[in-house]
Order: sequence, then C-alpha cells, then structure tokens
Amino acid sequence: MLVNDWKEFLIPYEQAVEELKIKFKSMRKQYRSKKEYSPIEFVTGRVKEVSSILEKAKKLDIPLNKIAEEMEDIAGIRIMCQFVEDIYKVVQLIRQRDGKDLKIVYEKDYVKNKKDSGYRSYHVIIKYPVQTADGEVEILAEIQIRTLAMNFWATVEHSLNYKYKQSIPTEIKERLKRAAELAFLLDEEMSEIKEEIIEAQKMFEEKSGIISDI
Ligand code: 0O2
Repeated sequence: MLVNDWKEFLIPYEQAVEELKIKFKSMRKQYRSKKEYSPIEFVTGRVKEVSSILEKAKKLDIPLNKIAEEMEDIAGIRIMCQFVEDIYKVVQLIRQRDGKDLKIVYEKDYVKNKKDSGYRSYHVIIKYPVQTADGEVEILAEIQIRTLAMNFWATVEHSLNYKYKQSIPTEIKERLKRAAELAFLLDEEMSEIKEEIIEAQKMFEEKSGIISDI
C-alpha cells in the first residue's frame, strides 16, 4: 500500500478514536457534574502506527487485505481507573451500550487471568460504526481498561520491550513479574481503604473548588 492509501485507510480509525474518547470523557464529566464518584479517571486513545500494523500483521500472519477484518487494535482506547472494582463498573457501562452505539465482539479479562509477562488489563473488542463521506464503515476497536498502577507497569514494560526489541533479559523479566505483583498488591491495598480515599478526594475538591473538565 502507498502512503496515501494508508492515510485513507486510517481515516475512519482516527475518527473512531476521537469519537470514543469524547464519549468516555463525557461520561466522566457527567459523574462529576452530578458530584458523584467517577469510575473513569482518565481516557487516552491512539491509532496504531503503520509500522506497528505491518509488524503485527507479519507476526500474526495476517495478509494485508485482511487487516481491517482481523486486526483488532488499529483503533485503541485506554480507560484508566483508580480502583480494580472500577474496571468492572466501566465494563458494565460499555455492556449497557452494546447494540446501541457499539457492538461487543468479545472480552478478555487479563485482570483475573494475568498474562505470563505479568500484564493486567481488561480488554473489550468492539465493532464501531463510523459515518464517512462514502457512507457507514464498521471498524474494529480495542478498549483497554486498567488501574493507574496497571498502566504504570504496562507503560514501563512496553518501553523495555521496545528497548530490547521484544527480548528483555531474563533477570529484568523476573523483576518485572515481581513488580507486576507488587502493583497488584498496591491496587488491593488501595481497594481496602477505597471509601476513605473517595471521601477525602471529595472533601479536597470541595475545599479547593476544583472543577475539572478532563
Ligand atoms: P501496542 O504498541 O500497545 O499497540 P498476543 O498475541 O497475546 O501478544 P494480541 O492477540 O494482539 O496479543 O491481543 P492482546 O493480548 O489483547 O494484546 C493487545 C494489546 O494489549 C497489545 O497491543 C498491548 O497494548 C496490550 N498488551 C498485551 N499484552 C501485553 C504485555 O505483556 N505488556 C504490555 N505492556 N502490553 C500488553 P500491541 O499490538 O502488542 O502493542
């Protein structure tokens, strides 16, 4: 595919990422304007780089003409939560939209079933309709839902994988696995005092009059 063909191919994915980011950010806003606790802390999104698409296609043996059908994470949304329980609340919020503005294809719970690397996150693969100048296009997108601690770990591990070209030395790998367990322990400890934390955050926001539009 030529550069311009890729640009055109990625347009609906870019649109989907922007729309989904707005939708989840606005859920957070709605909770906050009702002065309710939001299970969504913050939202990010990205369209996969062409070089990463090609690398993954090669790794998974996906022919170029099957990329749109078979590659699930060209459009990716990440939702960060404060507590592990919030992840499942967000999953519920997504399930409530199933058959409305999106369709759930399948879910992967890497929170309860961590990957060998130590990776934890909840993935929901969706089909999302995008209105384009040429009519409606349905694209696949991946929503990753994780705690702040899981996100810290995954970001660090992702950079190390990049540095070591997917072959992290065994000792660092072991340390990362331990770090993943410690991050999960942190999440569990925080959950134990969740109510205290939420109350303190509420008091702090009221005192300082913070109105966030994130
Ligand atoms: P990027 O750069 O984030 O886009 P697999 O075949 O099991 O390796 P698969 O089938 O593509 O992976 O699906 P899976 O397991 O749902 O993983 C998709 C995405 O989840 C990855 O995208 C990562 O974003 C994230 N992920 C999965 N496993 C790990 C892990 O061990 N460490 C980190 N840091 N992230 C992970 P990409 O395409 O790998 O990368």
